[in-house]
Amino acid sequence: MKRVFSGIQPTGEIHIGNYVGAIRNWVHLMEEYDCIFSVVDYHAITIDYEISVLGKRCIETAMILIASGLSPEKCNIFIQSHVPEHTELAWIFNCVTPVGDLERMTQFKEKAKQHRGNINMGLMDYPVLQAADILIYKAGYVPVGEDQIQHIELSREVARKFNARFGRLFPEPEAIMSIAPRILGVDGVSKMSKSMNNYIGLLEDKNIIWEKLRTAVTDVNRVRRSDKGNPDLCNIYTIHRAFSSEDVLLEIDKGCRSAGIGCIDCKKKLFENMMVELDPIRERAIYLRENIDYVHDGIRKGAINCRAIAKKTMEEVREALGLLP
Ligand code: AQP
Repeated sequence: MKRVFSGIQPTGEIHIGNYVGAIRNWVHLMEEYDCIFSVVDYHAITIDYEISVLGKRCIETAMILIASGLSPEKCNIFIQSHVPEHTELAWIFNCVTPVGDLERMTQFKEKAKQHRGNINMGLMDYPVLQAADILIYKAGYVPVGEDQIQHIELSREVARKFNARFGRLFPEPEAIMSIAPRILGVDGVSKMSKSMNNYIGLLEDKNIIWEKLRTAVTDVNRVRRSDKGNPDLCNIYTIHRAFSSEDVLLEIDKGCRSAGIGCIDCKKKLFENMMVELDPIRERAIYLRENIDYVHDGIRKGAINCRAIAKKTMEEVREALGLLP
């Protein structure tokens, strides 16, 4: 069975970008592949964070993955730092990765601007640790949002460089993207992001979600209700694509282009359709918060299984490198 790996950072509230860009795909893939999903806390510490909150966020993130439909019985879910072999392999990958490749990474450049006071080595090395996360399990597929494509390309490059120098040990992993691989924030400008105040949280209060949608930026050229709009330039329509049926999409496309429907009606329809999908997730989250031992047991089992695979890969890696057993 082919193996899938992906990760999510415990850096804040999980939002609908994370959900439609990645998590929803993970739930589908779980049925067909040997899937491993990680809450990547070692990635999260590359930016400033609250020490007393990190652990709680890891559990909350794992809980949301399970509430979204991942089952600890059908796949492995674990906390990255519980499998320390990831960082061991990252060190070895550091030794085959040109610094120039890392300096060119878009995410590094953006994060360096965002966190000027803390441009640490880990921030630049993030994609190397990500390559180790994936390759320690020899995963062939990595379901991610569009923002991660450049990093997956680097993982392929790292695998190629390692294999060329030490013998073929790793596959070149392929990215898998969802139907909505890039959701913009409610500002309609930048990527919906946990660390920017532009997100719609998966578990946010319904009234807050509606308020965020109601005021969200649409096609900026459509100023008045009577103006014709262009769904291709509207982030609300992109989110519709993730939550609405083909019929609704057609109706909205036509209505928007002819000014037959206004932005508020379009948003109301989206809110309705989003809630059809999100309500059961929110209910499961309430249940899981009251039964949090299930989450703890799930990530404990996940770490045990993943550590066994990771240890075996590291034995092969050490031998390939000529390190003393
Ligand atoms: N806006 C988005 N649209 C589609 N997919 C997205 N992803 C993130 N934002 C969007 C995908 O979600 C997965 C997990 O993301 P992450 O937490 O590991 O990475 P991130 O890109 O750092 O997420 P944020 O929300 O932007 O967090 P901060 O603010 O901490 O930097 C990934 O597959 C990602 O592609």
